[in-house]
Amino acid sequence: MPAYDPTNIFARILRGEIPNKTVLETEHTLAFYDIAPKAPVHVLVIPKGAYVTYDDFAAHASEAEIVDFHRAVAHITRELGLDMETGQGFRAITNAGEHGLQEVPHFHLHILGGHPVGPLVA
Ligand code: DGP
Repeated sequence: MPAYDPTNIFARILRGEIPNKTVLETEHTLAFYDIAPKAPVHVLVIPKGAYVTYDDFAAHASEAEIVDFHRAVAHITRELGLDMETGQGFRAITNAGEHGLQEVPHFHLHILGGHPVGPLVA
């Protein structure tokens, strides 16, 4: 696992050095709108802790951080009308490392919705 780079853009957002359009903030999690949306709704969900990728987060975060993160995802999809009770669904993806084409080396989950997404390609 590469060392966490505290100068990455999401670390700077977490430190309040760069503004963001916040969707939800909890004790361990921040969610905000993507600056270059790929769908009518495009939200990024990030842990406040310093984790590079999803597997880093899954392996090393505390249970409280992991539960908080996933509850935040459920809250956001419900609030934005994407969940399966009130909406028409969404795609959640995370890019990791070079093969995953990850640009920002702070773990983040993309939530994409508001229209039918295309087929998943690799
Ligand atoms: P990824 O390729 O999975 O690392 O996606 C990084 C995403 O982060 C990409 O969709 C664009 C978004 N992004 C990059 N810089 C900023 C920023 O300064 N603010 C916000 N809100 N999003 C950003």
